[in-house]
Amino acid sequence: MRSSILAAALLASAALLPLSARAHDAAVSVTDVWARASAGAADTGAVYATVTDTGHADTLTGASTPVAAMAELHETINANGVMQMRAVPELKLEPGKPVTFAPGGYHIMLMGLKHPLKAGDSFPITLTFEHAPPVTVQATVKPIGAAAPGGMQGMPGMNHMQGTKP
Ligand SMILES: [Cu+2]
Repeated sequence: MRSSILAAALLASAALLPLSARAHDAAVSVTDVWARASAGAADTGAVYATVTDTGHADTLTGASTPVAAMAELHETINANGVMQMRAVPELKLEPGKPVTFAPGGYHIMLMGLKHPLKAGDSFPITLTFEHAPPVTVQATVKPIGAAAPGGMQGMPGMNHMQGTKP
């Protein structure tokens, strides 16, 4: 009798193992990915997205895209009324808590664009994480004046980089 209980316990623990398999521990979904059209000869751009950790706690560590020499995580901050951007080396992700990259906040800064980003185009961008495998998604290019879904303000800090042409 004792041994059958032990056997049952062993079976139960064995059955639990697949549930904690590594495959589901680290996973991140990246949705609503878009970029602003670049202006004139500007060789910078910004990509916005919603990043949701669907597994265990993870960290967004970087991004890359074939359309730019470099992609960096940036944050727009209001420093005494002046909108400024600063690089964010990494971004902690909490399970089930979507992080929104949107004008006026977090964005993926593209530097050294290899060609202008035109409204209607799309291009791949890859996000990398500490634990989850890299996620490659297509970013859709929207017109320069495009605001975040929900009508958030534009990104004053970037206007000087995008010029004033229509
Ligand atoms: Cu930036």
